Amino acid sequence: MNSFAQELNFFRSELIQESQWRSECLNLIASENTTSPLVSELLANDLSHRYGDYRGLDLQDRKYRGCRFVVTIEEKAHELGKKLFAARFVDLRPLSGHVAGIAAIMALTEPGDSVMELDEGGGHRLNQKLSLCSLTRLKTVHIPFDASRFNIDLQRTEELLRKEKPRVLILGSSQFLFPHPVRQIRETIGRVSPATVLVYDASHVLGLIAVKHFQQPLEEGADLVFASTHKTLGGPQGGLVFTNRADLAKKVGEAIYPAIVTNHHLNRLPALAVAFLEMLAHGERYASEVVANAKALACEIHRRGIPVVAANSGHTQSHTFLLQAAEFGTGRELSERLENVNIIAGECKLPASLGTEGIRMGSQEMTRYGMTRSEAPEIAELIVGALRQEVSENRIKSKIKQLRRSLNRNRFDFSLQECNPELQGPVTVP
Ligand code: DSN
Repeated sequence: MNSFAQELNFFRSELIQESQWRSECLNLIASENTTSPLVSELLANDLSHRYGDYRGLDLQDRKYRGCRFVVTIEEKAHELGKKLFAARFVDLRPLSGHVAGIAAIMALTEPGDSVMELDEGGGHRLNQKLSLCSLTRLKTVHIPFDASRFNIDLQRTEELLRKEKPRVLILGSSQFLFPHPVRQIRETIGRVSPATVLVYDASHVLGLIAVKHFQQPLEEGADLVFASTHKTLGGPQGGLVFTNRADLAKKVGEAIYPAIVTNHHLNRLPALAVAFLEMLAHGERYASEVVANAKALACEIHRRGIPVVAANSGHTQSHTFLLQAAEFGTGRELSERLENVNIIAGECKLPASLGTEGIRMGSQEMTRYGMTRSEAPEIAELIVGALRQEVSENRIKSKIKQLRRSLNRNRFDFSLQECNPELQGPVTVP
């Protein structure tokens, strides 16, 4: 075999092994998901070879020739996005939720301005990260957090808003257990800092918001929402922005293009549009099971002696729940222990009063693979057994493999439910 073929085989073999291994694991990473086979299939198309830049809000006004189908596809994707998120404007160009958020900050601030965002409580710390670049002259102010309720401390937030008058306040979290007080903060901004733009990072909960299984940020008073498209939404990896304000759509749109993104990776668009369609068709049932599974798993783990954050409030109203791990090891040690038995979950930092060391888990991917509440006790038993090291790793691993085999992906395999087989197949003409 020549060296090209050898190298090619290496990558093929790694990918096959990865997918085989994944099919034997329980993935509880709260920021991931798997797309439906239909959406995966639609990702590989000719648009990945093309450019389709546009400026402003007119999707027809493209810089490159040859965009006749790009335009119609993107127009339809916008139409579906606006319907799903009940918004007047959407922008699907950001390549990730992070990029979408950076665009919002760049569009809305001047050097020297303050941005308020969460730190403790799972903040993505967008402005803090952006400020690592010395060109950025913005001040970060942390939104006060009440660990006992695992939510924003409204009184201290009002005091800071009054004092700092930030240009932008970003709600939303990567440990998004409970809705944030959007209405109250909107009202406070109106009284004490009217020039502040209220932005909401919906990355984790976008799929839940889309089908009204979480709060409705625009309706409650957020000016602009940004998000990634591949967590609870279950779309391809990417980002988006939506708003009802034309001025913000235009301003943030100009920061996305041409400031940050020129080629917006067009092949994502049909796949994303079909993920929107899937949410419109089945999202409600999916989201309600995602939340029910998260609650059930959190509860079963807590009952078995591993504390789960917010026991007094039912642990969560989203896909995410958080284990307080300090008593058993560091978050890193424990997540390694879990991975050894084919349970994939991420370490996280918790507020000091909750012991700092945490494990974050999410139910959205396993729900997609067919998990129901009836599996929660068994899964909890295996997680707790692995964390406490009470049961041999081999025994737990083999039970996890068996459990994965028993899940019924067809429950949420949208392509099977919506399509005739003849509608499926490659979308590239040879
Ligand atoms: N914020 C990171 C996470 O929650 O994993 C990535 O989006």
